[in-house]
Amino acid sequence: MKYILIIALFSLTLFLSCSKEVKQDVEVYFNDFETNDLNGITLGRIEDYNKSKVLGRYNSGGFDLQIKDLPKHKLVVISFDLYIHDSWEGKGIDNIDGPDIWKMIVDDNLYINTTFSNAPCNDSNFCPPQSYPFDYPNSSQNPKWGSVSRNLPGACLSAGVIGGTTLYKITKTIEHSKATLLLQCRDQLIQNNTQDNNCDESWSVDNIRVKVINL
Ligand SMILES: [Ca+2]
Ligand SMILES: [Ca+2]
Repeated sequence: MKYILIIALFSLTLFLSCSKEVKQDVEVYFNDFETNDLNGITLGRIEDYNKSKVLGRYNSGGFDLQIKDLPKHKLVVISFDLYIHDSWEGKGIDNIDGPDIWKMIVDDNLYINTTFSNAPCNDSNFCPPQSYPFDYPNSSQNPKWGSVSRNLPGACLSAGVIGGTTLYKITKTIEHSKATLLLQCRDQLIQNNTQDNNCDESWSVDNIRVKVINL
């Protein structure tokens, strides 16, 4: 009987500690943009891409997302799908078409400052490397490195001609305890030999999720 009591007490303690941990991990924001919800977003625009609504597309711009009234927390986990559309050239060649820089900033702190290359590399003379998953100016990664899908249709250029679209899953866990959070995503794309920059290369995001964790 004594042992049964000890086991029961142990199980109860385990259950309570587990349920407490679950409560400490709270999703405070999710947006798949299917209802055109731009609450809290400035510079927002929504487009259809590949049978889904996405935030974007952007070229030489980006968006701000402000989330207020966060519960008490020590960490935030920010995750989203990042679509790199069409003809990005990573580090670039001769400063005509790069570097093609993409940034993620949280509360004025730079957490990602990288380049992406969408080059198909079927011509060995045109295979500019990218920085991702590292920060620029590191430029030693192959195009599309670290992506989860690399054969999606282009957003503007004819499918399969130059690059198509590459999908990256971005996840960042950062120390954060303020009651408000400002997420900013920006690019500095360079393309000096086109009339239509937004068609030549652009980006969009989908399924933005923000969780707070109180340790
Ligand atoms: Ca969507
Ligand atoms: Ca470019």
